[in-house]
Amino acid sequence: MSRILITSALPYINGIKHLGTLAGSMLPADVYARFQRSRGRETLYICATDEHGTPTELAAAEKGQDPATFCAEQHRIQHDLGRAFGLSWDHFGRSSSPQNHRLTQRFAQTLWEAGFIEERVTQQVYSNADRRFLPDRYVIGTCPHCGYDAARGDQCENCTRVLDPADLLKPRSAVSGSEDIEIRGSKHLFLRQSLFAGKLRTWIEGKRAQWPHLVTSIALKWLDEGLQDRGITRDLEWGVPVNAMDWGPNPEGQLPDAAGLAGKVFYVWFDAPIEYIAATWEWVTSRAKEAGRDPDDAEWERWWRLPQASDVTYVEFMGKDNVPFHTVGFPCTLIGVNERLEADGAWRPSENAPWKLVDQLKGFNWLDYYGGKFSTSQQRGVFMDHALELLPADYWRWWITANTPETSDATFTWEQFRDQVNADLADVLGNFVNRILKFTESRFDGAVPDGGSPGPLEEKLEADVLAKLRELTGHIEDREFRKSATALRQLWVLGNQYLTEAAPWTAMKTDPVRAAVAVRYGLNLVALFAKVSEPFIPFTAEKIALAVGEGFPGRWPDLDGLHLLRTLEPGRKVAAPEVLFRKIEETQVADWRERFGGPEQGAESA
Ligand code: B3M
Ligand code: ZN
Repeated sequence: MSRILITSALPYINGIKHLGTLAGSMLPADVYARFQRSRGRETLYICATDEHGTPTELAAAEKGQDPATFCAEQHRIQHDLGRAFGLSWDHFGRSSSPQNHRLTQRFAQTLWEAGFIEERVTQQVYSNADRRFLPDRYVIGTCPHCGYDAARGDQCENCTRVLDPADLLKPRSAVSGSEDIEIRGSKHLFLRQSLFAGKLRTWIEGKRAQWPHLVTSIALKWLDEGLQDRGITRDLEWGVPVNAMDWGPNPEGQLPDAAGLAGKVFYVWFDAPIEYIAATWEWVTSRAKEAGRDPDDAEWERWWRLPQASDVTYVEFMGKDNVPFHTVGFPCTLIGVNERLEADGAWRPSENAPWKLVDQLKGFNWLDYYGGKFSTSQQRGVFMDHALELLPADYWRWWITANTPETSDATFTWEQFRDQVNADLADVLGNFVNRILKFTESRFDGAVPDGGSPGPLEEKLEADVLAKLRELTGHIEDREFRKSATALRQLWVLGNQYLTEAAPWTAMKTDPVRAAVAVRYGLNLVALFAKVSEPFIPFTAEKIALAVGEGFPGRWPDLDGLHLLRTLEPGRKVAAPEVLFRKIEETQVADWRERFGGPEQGAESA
């Protein structure tokens, strides 16, 4: 049985995330991780805050903090919010960790010595008004490809093409808006990505059948446009220092210009994906510390290096804007450290154990808010902290998963949120669990009833439930989250339909044995629902499991169908839980629309 390694795109440190970030990486990764664990697979779900770069420096300065203090505080906040949402990370690390410093520097050194890094003097945008270099997204201007007039220096949001600040037409500072900017020469390291185009194309073509079309099309479009070499260092203070002092010669015998590179840091997109590996190392370090022993590199390398990791299936989750960096940028790093480019131009495998590349890459479209963007500055949309002030995590988890932006963008509206939560969670699941348990309490002394034999209704139920369960399992295994939520809802509906048809409350008067059978099957459905709902709504699933005396979290049911609805032994004590879901009222919707913005503003900013 394979081990499952899961990473979700690393949330950037500069503020609390909105529902779109949850929808497009962290939550589906969590659903998948919980599912895989309950299937009994050894699973590791890794995430971290992405902490380097200009936005951090600016956000920290705005708060009057140094970047290190700012990041430590924001990391704690994001960690606590993620946990409150039930995100079951095995480790939530930090890209500023000593482990990531070590690995990033080591990877860069290896790439240099393997011949894949080149030094170049680049022309950098310097803002006289802000008295700093303005890398990447802090230079804005007109996209040379599509003409969008607010394109950022790292990527055009409109046509998704990756840019260099110097490509922009009519550039200006995003910090001050000043056009008093000039170009200054500065020495930098470039990863020679253009050399990898052929290898990457073969690799991505080979994934067509497994990766969503969205992902391969973005990746191939990038290659079709011609892969550019990429600057991997920046003129910033906050980041992983380049520190090229002790690097050896490249295959052509050249040493890096350590003095010229002094004081620079690696580009945030170079070190951030490496943090997936470094965070695994952090996880091993902290577990060793807790156990009072020394960390062992073999423990994290077994997830990331071949051959030990050959039984690992590595699955990445991310929004579509992150796809290029994961299908091209990070793979170049990993392929590069696995190889060596000889002076004669030949590639040879390196002597080191190779690093593992991604196996399954799930990319998402956007979740937006009333057809417009979530916006911190305009206070539009729901962010993770506010969401939990309004309602428990499971309401959000359910709606988001059921509306995962998979085949197209999706939009959040309070009206649709209310309708769906009220219908699925309150009317279907909550009502079912409550109905059967209350009845068991009042008519069967709160114990699983004995006696009677299943009839045609139960046989049909078992067959229907098994078919739906297989469907649900297949969809989660395929990382089809919308379809999974639909199948789960249909499973809950089967429970309600069964109870309505079997009607134990009526049977009780004429045929108590028949009523006992129906109640026993109903309670077994409750136990089953707790198990299969856990990946989606873990907090409620736990309450449901406890109500019927089950352990939590349970094992995903076997798909052979035997004993699917015969797991609770007669006589077992059960008890109705507190109300599982309260319906969302129209007055609440009106309040929230007012507070967070509604359709009118959505239309304006869309
Ligand atoms: N931090 C997501 C973003 O801010 C980015 C993901 C990094 S994954 C290595 O767009
Ligand atoms: Zn563009």
